[in-house]
Amino acid sequence: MQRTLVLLKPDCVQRRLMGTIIKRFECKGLNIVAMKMIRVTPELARQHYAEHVDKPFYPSLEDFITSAPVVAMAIDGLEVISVVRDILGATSGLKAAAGTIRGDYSSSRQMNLVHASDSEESAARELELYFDASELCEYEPVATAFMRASDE
Ligand code: FUP
Repeated sequence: MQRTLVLLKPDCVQRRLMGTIIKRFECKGLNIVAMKMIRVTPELARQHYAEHVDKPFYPSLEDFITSAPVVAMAIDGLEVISVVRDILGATSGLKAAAGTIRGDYSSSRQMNLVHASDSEESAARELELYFDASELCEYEPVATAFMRASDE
């Protein structure tokens, strides 16, 4: 079992796509164990995008991610880090395959609706940036028995 950090970005909130996108994670059988709306500060943006801070596109990226609220979620599931990245699709909406969230709803590299951690190390770092341990609400979904076999 893994946990990943997912952010519904400002374009997702402003375009009224939050429910549509949360539904995709629920329909997949993933388990949302924390969720909150926050405004990303420039300081948090610099921490989140630490690997990109010195790149030419960073100022524009910071302006965007701080421009409206985001919804942060912690999501649990088997192999959830790669499963969620596959549900999102390639970084640019112009390259993302049809059927993925970005492929279906984004035509932009920057305004690509959703962020998700790309490795176990990133997930651990990013979950700590957005959530205190007290905000994580683990529970056993009653539907698990009908989602996968007991040995999966
Ligand atoms: P991803 O892992 O898919 O979120 O993508 P990256 O870590 O490569 O990029 C982080 C964010 O920077 C992406 F949401 C898109 C944005 N970005 C730009 O705005 N311009 C670029 O040239 C590259 C990335």
